[in-house]
Amino acid sequence: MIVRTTTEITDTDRDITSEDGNWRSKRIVLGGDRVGFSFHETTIKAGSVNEFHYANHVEAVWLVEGTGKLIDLDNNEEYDLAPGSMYLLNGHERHRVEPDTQMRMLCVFNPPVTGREVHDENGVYPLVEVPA
Ligand code: 9YT
Repeated sequence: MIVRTTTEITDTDRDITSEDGNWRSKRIVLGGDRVGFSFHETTIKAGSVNEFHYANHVEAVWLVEGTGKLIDLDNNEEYDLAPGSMYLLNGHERHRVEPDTQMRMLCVFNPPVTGREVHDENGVYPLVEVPA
């Protein structure tokens, strides 16, 4: 069994801030834990505009704090997000997240993020294999 707290992760290499400073993600479970998914707590700044595209991953996001908009850029759909909203990117959709107030979200990735990923110019994470 693994037991962790976000306090232990804060300001370590599992605590990632985006280059533009708009979001911060504490990676609570990573590929190295070898459970088939990664689990992140992401906070996104009020008033920011954030485009994401996970071409190689499925992601579920559950919003626990804040409100804002989610735009599905592949299908031209717009959704209001509030605490309790969940979105599942089961089609690798390009999407935009626009928080009205700071959002805190719990995110699950399959396959897991290993922790080494940086977004490329398209905001895509490469598929990084966990060495056997
Ligand atoms: C909201 C969202 O897509 N969060 C994903 C996790 C975060 N971008 C990270 O840990 O890299």
